[in-house]
Amino acid sequence: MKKEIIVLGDIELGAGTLTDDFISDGALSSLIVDLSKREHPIDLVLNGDTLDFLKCPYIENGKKNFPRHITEDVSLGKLAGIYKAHKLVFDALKQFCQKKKNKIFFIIGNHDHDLFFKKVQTKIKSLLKSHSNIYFRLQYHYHNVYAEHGHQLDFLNRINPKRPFLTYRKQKILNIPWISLSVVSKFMNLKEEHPFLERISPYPVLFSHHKVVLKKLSWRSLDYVIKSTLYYPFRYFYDPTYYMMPRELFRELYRRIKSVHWDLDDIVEKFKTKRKRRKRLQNKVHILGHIHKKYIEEKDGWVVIHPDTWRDEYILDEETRKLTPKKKRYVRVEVSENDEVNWEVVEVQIERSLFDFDVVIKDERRYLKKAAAEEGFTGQVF
Ligand SMILES: [Mn+2]
Repeated sequence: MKKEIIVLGDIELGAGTLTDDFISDGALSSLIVDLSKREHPIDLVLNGDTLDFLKCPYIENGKKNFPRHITEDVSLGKLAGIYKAHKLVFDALKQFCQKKKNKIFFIIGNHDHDLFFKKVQTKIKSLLKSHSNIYFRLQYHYHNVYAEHGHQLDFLNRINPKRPFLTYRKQKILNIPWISLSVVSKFMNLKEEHPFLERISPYPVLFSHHKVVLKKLSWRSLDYVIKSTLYYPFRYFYDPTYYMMPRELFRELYRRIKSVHWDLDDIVEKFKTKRKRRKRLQNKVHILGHIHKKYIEEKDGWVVIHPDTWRDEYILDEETRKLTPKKKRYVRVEVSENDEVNWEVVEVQIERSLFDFDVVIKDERRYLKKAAAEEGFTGQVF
């Protein structure tokens, strides 16, 4: 074998707080340690949202907050918290990249735009004790294997890659999408109030059993959309993070709030039409993330794969009202000496029990702890 390519996405490592949904440190680090023992070269592609900077609080003078103005120092502070909570994963990555034949690609997603900051990149390289085989970029491409996070195909979450920063009060800050700004400034306390609920899908089933949260979410969104249109751009005239919302965005948000449509766009369809337009569907294997769903479509010699998230997530069964933990998967691609490509989706075995939805909603924190204990995660700080 010439090379092995391992792709997994939406890991979303946080700082062990109520807004950190990653607990599979044991399973992930043993996978990476196992990879680091192999003889052939390996490209480990972390396909976006690897680090959940977006939902990670920033601690300033002992006070926790979610700043809209994300400077390099804010991102570095968040990174320190993430490292502390998930040191096991960082240690495994460190072991993996000590061999120069191996490479780590941090594909940038909408939760980790902070990776655009040079100092954040340097810090990660020094935490992993390697400076030559760690890469930060929006896409991965090797022969006919292609990976990207997918938020660039999602109308609400896309960014302008040519303009990753803004200037505010003479400081360089991250130019994150409007929806991310609203998440950090309006919805993090709702997430803290209901830290387990956001791990449950499908949303229509969840909301049909939990109308209170739906009401809170809808009102808060509507209130924010209205203020963002009529008030904030004037109140904070000189603040570039409170720009006037483009009319199409307003229309889209209004439509989604009204129809309770909080799922992400179907990016596979967009991906296919975009690719066709550019006549570039000659890549054989395409891997996307962003949407936390398992999806495989194979046709005419090409395949599009969503391996799903590594966050702790559950499927709610409408009949039994049981919560089943989602399986963790990665894509494994073998590139042979004559550049032939073979792929498979590998499921990782983790022993978990089913939870009762009605019991979980009575004490969400308790079940966050129970889930973490089942996976042997000890980094929780609440
Ligand atoms: Mn994403």
